Amino acid sequence: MSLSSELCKTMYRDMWRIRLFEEEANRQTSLGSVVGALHMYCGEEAVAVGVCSNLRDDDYVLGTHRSHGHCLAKGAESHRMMAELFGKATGTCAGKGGSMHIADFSLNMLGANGIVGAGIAPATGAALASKLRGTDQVSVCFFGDGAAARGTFHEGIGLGALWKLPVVYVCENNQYQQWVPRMNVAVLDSVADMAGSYAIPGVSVDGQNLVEVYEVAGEAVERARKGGGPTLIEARTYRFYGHSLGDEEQYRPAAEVEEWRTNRDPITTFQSTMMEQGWLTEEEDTQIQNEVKDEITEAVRFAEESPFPTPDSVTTDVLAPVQEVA
Ligand SMILES: Cc1ncc(C[n+]2csc(CCOP(=O)(O)OP(=O)(O)O)c2C)c(N)n1
Ligand SMILES: [Mg+2]
Repeated sequence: MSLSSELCKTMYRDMWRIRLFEEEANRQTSLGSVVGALHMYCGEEAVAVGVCSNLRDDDYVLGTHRSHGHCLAKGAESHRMMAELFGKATGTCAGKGGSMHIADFSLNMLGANGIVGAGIAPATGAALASKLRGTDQVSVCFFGDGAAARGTFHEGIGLGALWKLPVVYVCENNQYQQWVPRMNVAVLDSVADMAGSYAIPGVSVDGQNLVEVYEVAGEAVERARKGGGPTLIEARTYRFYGHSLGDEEQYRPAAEVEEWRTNRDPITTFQSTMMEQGWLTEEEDTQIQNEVKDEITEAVRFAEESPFPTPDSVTTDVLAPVQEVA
């Protein structure tokens, strides 16, 4: 394995940042502090972190309705994200995006999206813009297995492949589409197999294995950056919570959930790997987890103390400024 222990520690910390941020956001939703619905990413952390750790600051990311992890992994500050969930003016979208439309344009994280599959076309468009401008920026689009059944998937990948655009399509196959098991509605078991229709590489990875995701994504990002065109990655993963808060989860067996939580947790799996390799001591582990806990406590304090947007700002930050055409 070619990873440095420093990078591994950073990625390990980032997975904890996502886990603890979300568990706290979940709690805050129950308390009534978070405005709107909340879709938990817990269990899927290795996908966002493994992919985004290969990206530069100026690369683009588009997400899903389940995108806290994508935003944090792209470098967003947890206190501004928590403020966004609280609908506060100090949030990454000035309090007007919330959980499902969270974005941070300063990091080229172009947004979560409440419409399933709606990030695929803009990610392809951002890649086209990079190509036309002659930059070597790469776009990454995260989407669910449900989104892979939508027209936008085929339209986006079709154009990305035809024009050899610098884009990496990352399907987070968590095996459920809201309350529907994927195999009730899908013909192919692997989403990666659909890449053949567009003559691009398709790779299926264990989404619970951070190192595997990091390495496969690294090859795909490099291919895109060097002009080799798109890759479709399927990361096989699982969400540890229901589809959104209040989901009674009558469609998946409790034993299955328990099995993934106990034996397929990407954080504890990577923790064991690091300890076996001698990259992480118990003291360092405790320190990392305590620092992340403090970070999230501070994020909540910041969100609570921040002001709501004022009524006179209702039309700002919503639409792009109108530009006069000569
Ligand atoms: C176009 C569209 N159809 C339906 C919905 C309702 N909906 C929200 S999330 C979801 C399931 C999406 O499944 P998947 O893409 O696998 O993502 P996951 O929730 O598993 O991360 C559905 C059907 C929607 N938001 N947009
Ligand atoms: Mg799914």
